[in-house]
Amino acid sequence: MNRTLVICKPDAVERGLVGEILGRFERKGLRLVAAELRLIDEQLAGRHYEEHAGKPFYGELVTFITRSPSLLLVVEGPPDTWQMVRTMMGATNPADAPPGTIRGDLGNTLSENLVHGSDSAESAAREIGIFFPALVAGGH
Ligand code: 3AN
Repeated sequence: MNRTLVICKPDAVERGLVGEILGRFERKGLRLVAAELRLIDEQLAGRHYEEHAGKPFYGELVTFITRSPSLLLVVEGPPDTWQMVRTMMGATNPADAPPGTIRGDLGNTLSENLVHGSDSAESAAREIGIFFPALVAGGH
């Protein structure tokens, strides 16, 4: 799997940072396969975050991700592009993300950490299927 799903979350759109974030992936040489500004509804959020259902922060997570539109992206690059994107994002908690990463440079809050990136090849395939089913069914 050389494609991965990236979500520029509501805080990134609200703060006007999607150009900065997308630009980093473009400058890295990753190719944009799909992009859509979309309000993630509760049903989609539930599918996307099913692994977190029942955790103490789940309610806050869904409230946040459904608050305003997100920029949904599929990017493509070398094998294990999901890993390259995760490295560029930095740790989940921006306090632990080093300078040079998206969260390290632009974020300061765990619950509003700007971006999501698939965390494995399997997650990338699953998540692209959730948000861009036509890509999976049609091949391109
Ligand atoms: P990542 O986004 O780095 O893959 P996950 O999948 O572990 O991190 O968590 C999904 C999202 O849930 C995170 N981006 C973060 O916004 C939120 N989150 C994770 N852990 C916590 C926590 N302990 N408290 C509040 N929010 C959290």
